[in-house]
Amino acid sequence: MTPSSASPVVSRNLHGNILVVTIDHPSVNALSVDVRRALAEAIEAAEADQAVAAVLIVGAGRNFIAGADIREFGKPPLPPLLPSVCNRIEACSKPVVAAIHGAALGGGLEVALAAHYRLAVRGAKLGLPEVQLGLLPGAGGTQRAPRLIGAAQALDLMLSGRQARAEEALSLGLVDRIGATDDILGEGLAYARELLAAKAGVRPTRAATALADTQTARAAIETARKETAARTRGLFSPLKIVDAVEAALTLPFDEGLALERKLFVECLESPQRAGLIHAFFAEREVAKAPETKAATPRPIATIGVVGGGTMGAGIAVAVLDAGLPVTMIERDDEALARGRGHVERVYDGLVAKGRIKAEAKDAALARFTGSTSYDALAGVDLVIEAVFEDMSVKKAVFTELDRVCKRGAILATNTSYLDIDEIADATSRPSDVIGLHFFSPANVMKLLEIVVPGRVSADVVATSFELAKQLRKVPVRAGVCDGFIGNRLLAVYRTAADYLMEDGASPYQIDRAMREFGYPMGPYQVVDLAGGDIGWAARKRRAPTRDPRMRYVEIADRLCERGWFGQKTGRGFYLYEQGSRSGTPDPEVEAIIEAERVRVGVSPRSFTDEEIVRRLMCAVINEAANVVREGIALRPLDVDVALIYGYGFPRYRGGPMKYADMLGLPTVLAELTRLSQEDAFFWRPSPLIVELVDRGAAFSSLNGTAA
Ligand code: T1G
Ligand code: NAD
Repeated sequence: MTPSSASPVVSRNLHGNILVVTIDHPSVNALSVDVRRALAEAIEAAEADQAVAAVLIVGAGRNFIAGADIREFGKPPLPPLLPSVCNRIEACSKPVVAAIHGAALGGGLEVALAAHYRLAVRGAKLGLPEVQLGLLPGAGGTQRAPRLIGAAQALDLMLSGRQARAEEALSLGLVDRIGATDDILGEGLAYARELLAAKAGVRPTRAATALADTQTARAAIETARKETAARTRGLFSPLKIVDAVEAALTLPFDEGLALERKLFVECLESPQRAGLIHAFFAEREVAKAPETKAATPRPIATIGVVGGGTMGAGIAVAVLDAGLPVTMIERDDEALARGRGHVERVYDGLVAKGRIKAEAKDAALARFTGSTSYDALAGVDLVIEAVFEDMSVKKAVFTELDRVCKRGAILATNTSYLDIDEIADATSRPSDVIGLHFFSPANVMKLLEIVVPGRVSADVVATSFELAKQLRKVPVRAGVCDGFIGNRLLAVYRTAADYLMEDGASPYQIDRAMREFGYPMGPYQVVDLAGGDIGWAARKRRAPTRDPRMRYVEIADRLCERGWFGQKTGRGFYLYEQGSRSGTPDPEVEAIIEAERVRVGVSPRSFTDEEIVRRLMCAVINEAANVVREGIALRPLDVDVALIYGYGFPRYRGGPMKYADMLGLPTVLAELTRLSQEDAFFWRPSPLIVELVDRGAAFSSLNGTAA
């Protein structure tokens, strides 16, 4: 091996007559401007060097190339741009082989597609996930992939953003060969030598013929266009992807490439790109809480769950899905059987849908133990309590856990609203008590609020973040207050919606406006799904301490008084035909609303959808600013991630704080000031927003390096 020359991020070494170009840009070999420049130079060097007969491109570390450097988006693009680097690779007069291990995603796969031959080793992940960033493959992927694997397969990869493993990539034709070992350099060199020995020569992908059957390709494109138009509620880039792939069928390669570039730039300029890229980095930053840097997690190998109801059973499934044993405690055998039954039903459903095999279900249930005796928890490393949302019940449970659990065990509560410091008081070990707030269904919802009470030790917090990783949850650190981050903002969101409803908007218009804004459901559909009784109990609990200056709308109480709790009772704000989960507007509810308006003396007025969205978003943004100011959330990005992963906030808007920055805080403050003339108490602007506007700063200025 003869080192020929090197840049800090790309090295070139001659192995016999094969020039090995290694990309070494930790931690994922992103295609930053330095990497692009050095890659282009490496091809020029290979061309000029008589000793070089072929080029082998490999990645150092755990990945081949994870794509363009996402941090460069939104900044002025620096040459060479990736499309021209890929064209240069493809135009090389000597065979270029890409040897793929780990991730070959986005621009990374496009580099491999520009090469003449591709080898992958087991465990490799190939994909074009640009749609998840509000983009499309912008370095030839929309033109080369369809020519190589066909329109349908290429569209599937680009519109889903999913990753194909090495075996599937081979069957798709994305790669030519799977290496026998995971020695990526060895496998790559052997393949390149074999190609040279076979005088294989260059093989530009632009000449591949998987689009030859134009009829099939056209049909695939039309199908994708219809399905995409129906499915992608509000998303900008998916239909651009279809347009670009259509160009691969209808235009010569270079014209198709030019159209791809035009469409790519349109996506780049869309606010959705900014929102989705913010979400990409934010969901990685939230896992870096101060305690995770300061303390070492305790080992968690066994877990107990107290309460086998809606949440306890879901949490048990999440633990079993992570491969850990779980011991469920219930009050009595009947309740325990109900809890176990709930867990079994989840797995039966997965088997029935073919998502898991029956053996996997049996293996999971083999790790499930149930008991009505707390002594069964004596040896577990962590307990998650999910019993009734009642302080005295919870305190009794924690007193029992304090008696039976070993020293060093972590005692966690799944309470939605209650004061965790007060719960910790019921034990002799408050430093081991923490809040782990899951969301229903707990085995599905990704968000886990890690609620940090005053006396918990740092290693307990660090352990909770580690557990989130084991359970494949997105952790958000939250301080103790009524509703922590998510439910506190949900309460304000609901209150603002109730004010609109009493002032003249119908709950059905409000729901439609929020669905148009990008939420999967409007606030009243969510109430009916979760159960109106839960909110009713919370309102009753808060009533004694409600600030008298706070306007209170009683419409929802009127429905609950009638037992109309939503889907679980067949009617709530909507009517639900037998067992249906989609409701229809209920004229009786509108009559109750009208009666309440008369009772409180409100003369109703109409609201536009745009004004409904503006008010609800201003309410959430304003309270979120208070949550950050009080330190309940570490940074604005923590609020964004919590609402995206736990409350259906449209990801492409980046979360409420990112959305506020895109609106401009002066605009938000002006709207709050205008609304505060209507209700000075509810709409009083957060001092944080006033302060940021004063100094011309945005919420992102509080996100640290992850702005
Ligand atoms: N650019 C910049 N930074 C990146 C990055 C990227 N493409 N990918 C990851 N990082 C950072 C990440 O923020 C984290 O930083 C660290 O690397 C480790 O990541 C022209 C337009 C590759 C599967 O969408 O899916 O190419 O927190 O924690 O779990 O057509 O990262 O340590 O400071 O996620 O092992 C398309 C994105 C780009 C792939 C590894 N590519 N990355 O997962 O580590 S657009 C993607 C991933 C594009 C072209 C277009 C994953 C991974 P920090 P990590 P991981
Ligand atoms: P649930 O009523 O469905 O289940 C509670 C279970 O706790 C019941 O099965 C009951 O038998 C059991 N239980 C009560 N006292 C017990 C005791 N002393 N020992 C053992 N088991 C006992 O309630 P849920 O909806 O699962 O809520 C549980 C907790 O999770 C509450 O604190 C709630 O606020 C919180 N939470 C609920 C949701 C949700 O959407 N339902 C979401 C997040 C958090």
